[in-house]
Amino acid sequence: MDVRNGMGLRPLGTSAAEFEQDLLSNLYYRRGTTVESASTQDAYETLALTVRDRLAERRVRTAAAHYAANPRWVYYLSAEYLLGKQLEQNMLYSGTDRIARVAMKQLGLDPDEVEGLDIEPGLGNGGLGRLAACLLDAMATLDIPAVGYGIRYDLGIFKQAFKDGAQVEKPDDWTYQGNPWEFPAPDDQQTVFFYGHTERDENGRTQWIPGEIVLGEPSHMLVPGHGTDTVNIVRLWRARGSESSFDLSRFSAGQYAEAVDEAVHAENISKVLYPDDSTELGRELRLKQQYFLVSCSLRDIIRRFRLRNTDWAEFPKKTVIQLNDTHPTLAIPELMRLLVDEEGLGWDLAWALTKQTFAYTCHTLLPEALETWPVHMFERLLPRHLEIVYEINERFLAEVRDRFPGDVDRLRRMSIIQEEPERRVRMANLAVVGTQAVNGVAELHSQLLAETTLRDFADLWPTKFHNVTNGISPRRFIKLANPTLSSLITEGLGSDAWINDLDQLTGLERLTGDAAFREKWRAVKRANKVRLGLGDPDSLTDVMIKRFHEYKRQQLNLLHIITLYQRIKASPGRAYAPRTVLFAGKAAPAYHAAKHIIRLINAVAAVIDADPAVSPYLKVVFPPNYNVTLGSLIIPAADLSEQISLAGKEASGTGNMKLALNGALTIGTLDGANIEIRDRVGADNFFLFGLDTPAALELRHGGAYQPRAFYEQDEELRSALDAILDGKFLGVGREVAESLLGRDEYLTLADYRSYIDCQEQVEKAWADTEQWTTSSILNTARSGFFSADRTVRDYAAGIWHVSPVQVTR
Ligand code: GFP
Repeated sequence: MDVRNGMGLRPLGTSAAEFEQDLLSNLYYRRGTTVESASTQDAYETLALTVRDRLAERRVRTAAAHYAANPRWVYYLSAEYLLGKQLEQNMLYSGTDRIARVAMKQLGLDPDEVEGLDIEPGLGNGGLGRLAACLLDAMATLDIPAVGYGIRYDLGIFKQAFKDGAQVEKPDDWTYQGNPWEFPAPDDQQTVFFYGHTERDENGRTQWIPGEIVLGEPSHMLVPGHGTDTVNIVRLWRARGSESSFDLSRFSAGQYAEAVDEAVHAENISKVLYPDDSTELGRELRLKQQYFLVSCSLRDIIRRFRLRNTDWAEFPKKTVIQLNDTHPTLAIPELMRLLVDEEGLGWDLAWALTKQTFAYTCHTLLPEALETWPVHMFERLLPRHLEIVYEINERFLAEVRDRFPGDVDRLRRMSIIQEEPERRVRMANLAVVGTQAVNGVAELHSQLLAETTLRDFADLWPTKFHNVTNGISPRRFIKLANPTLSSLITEGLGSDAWINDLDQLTGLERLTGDAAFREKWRAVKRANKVRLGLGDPDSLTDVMIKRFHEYKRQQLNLLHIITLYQRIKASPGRAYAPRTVLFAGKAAPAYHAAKHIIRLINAVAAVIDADPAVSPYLKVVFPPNYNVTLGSLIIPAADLSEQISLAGKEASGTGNMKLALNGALTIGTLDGANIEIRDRVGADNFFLFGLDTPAALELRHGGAYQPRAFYEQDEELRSALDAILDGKFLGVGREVAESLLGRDEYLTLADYRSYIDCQEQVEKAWADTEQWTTSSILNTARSGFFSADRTVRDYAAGIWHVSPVQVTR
């Protein structure tokens, strides 16, 4: 049996009867139980294994094809992955969704109940983590050899609940019942060093003598492509104490806590996503996580390289490592360390190889979001890396000095080390210096990066800067999330080829003239609202789903709600178009301003609910614990998509794409990918308001911005803010109003009037049902560009220079 060629595998059946047979054998032999005594959890795990086996078989063939081709690989390094539930995705991708359900019924199981036990791994925070998952999906679908690397956090992003309207955080023990989707590989374990000091050996090579050693144990999950046999993997690392970290003598002496102290300390590294960084220890833990991810992953990448290659000069030809934001930037000095200290390469060659290997994606424009680490902490934790960073910096600054002689200010700005007020390592500068390509995630973002945030670097290396507009997985965000709309589209287009070729959706444009099709389109949207079960399905469903952040401006939406409320109270006799405003999203646990906004939204919702004069027309709902699963229920039900960040602040947005693809019309500013969405769906099918980036910059930086002036001049705005200040909403939210009247960092009050007027346009447009439906169809029809497949093709052609490898039977 030649396993290497993927031969000798028993082909797994494609009929319901064969699936049923496999379910039974998995129940007996792998779950170790019987039909009579099986619990629903047993049934779920068995189902997952049976589905997984179909993909594992493809995985074996994929590995064989990749092994034979020895291609250039994409290694995607990301601190976050928001993968979403695995079961329904894997059933779809393995073509078992139908037969699995038949087989379960045959065995007397309720498929919905069994499938309901699948758990979403919450290994991410927001757009960045979901983007990583969408790109993995698209890479597999496009047959690009790729591995995603990340951390297997024991606890995912916290579970959000509300207590008296305020956010409370609960731990998310996502693997409490096990996780049938992962393959642990303890034999691929890596050793990670921390602390200690450096020494020179007799050959002049530097050695790092560590002060702490931790083990990284990997497990991988399968990342299947859709409509292809390729199955890639995402490999996640979990920290473990070494064998010697358990102190048997202490244990024997009854010192149980002390006996496991060291092991617990090690395991804390992969305990939680983004540990609280309000203490020095918490900050150090975050830096430790970053190095842990990087160290384990690079060793694994090198191990894989060595399976097929011997010559280091080949390394960048076979390897491209994409850094998803700055969190994995330590990979740059780490690769230098491995090449110079461990492999004995000269600095110049090692640096050339390193630079050619890496590429960096930036996801922000907020200067405060660009990570920096105190030099003293960096030095204590990673003494050798600091030496390497200094050396990189010295050589880099010499280059800058040559190009811009005498420009001391520029040197200060570009240095990887910030000197004032405290010495810190600037990770974004390191990421730009150590990579061959840097990209932003939407056109405006990439332009602003080169003109503002990273301007000095773009002056120095203009060709290094690229744009790759984000995209979303059409499989996850329409096919799986919105099965009824998907069926209607397939019916309208005559085939389902659009799922892997989203530009085909333009074929829907001609159907806008078909009244029966429009009717069906509306019926789907209505049914999706009924499925969601929040609010009146005939009301305008106005949706804002994203992380809570002041720049995203949930508070602006809230001011509109209060204004509507006050208008209805003031003129109760008028006919108002019923509207359901839906918020979902989490605030970072230590971000108090965002938490005040959450609390105020819940208070306003309660006051409106309790007011019979208003509640027939206006309802505010805020389901807790936004995640991929909840998003997938909300997105198909949305009529209106709120994308109302201050222009120049949102790098891209991807929720905006998901909502447009599902036929929601956007109300938005000229920010991030909104601009590209509007360009494509057409200005008539998009509600635009607010300051543009230059106007916002001028207002902010001119120093002349006075939010109070807007408050004084605008009666409705004043009355909305006064109502908050007067405690009309259960006495909460004064902090929100005070912050808006004080600094109003994100120019909410300046955009208020334009937003309110625009919402009136929305109401008028909503009254014309047929025209609204046409716009909705056009939003879907023209969103093909936002497929993550296009994004991955852009990366592959412009940055990675990789080609697909076909997996054959
Ligand atoms: C971040 C940015 C977004 C961008 C995503 C993916 O997401 O504008 O779309 O990364 O590139 F802010 P959040 O963490 O804000 O969700």
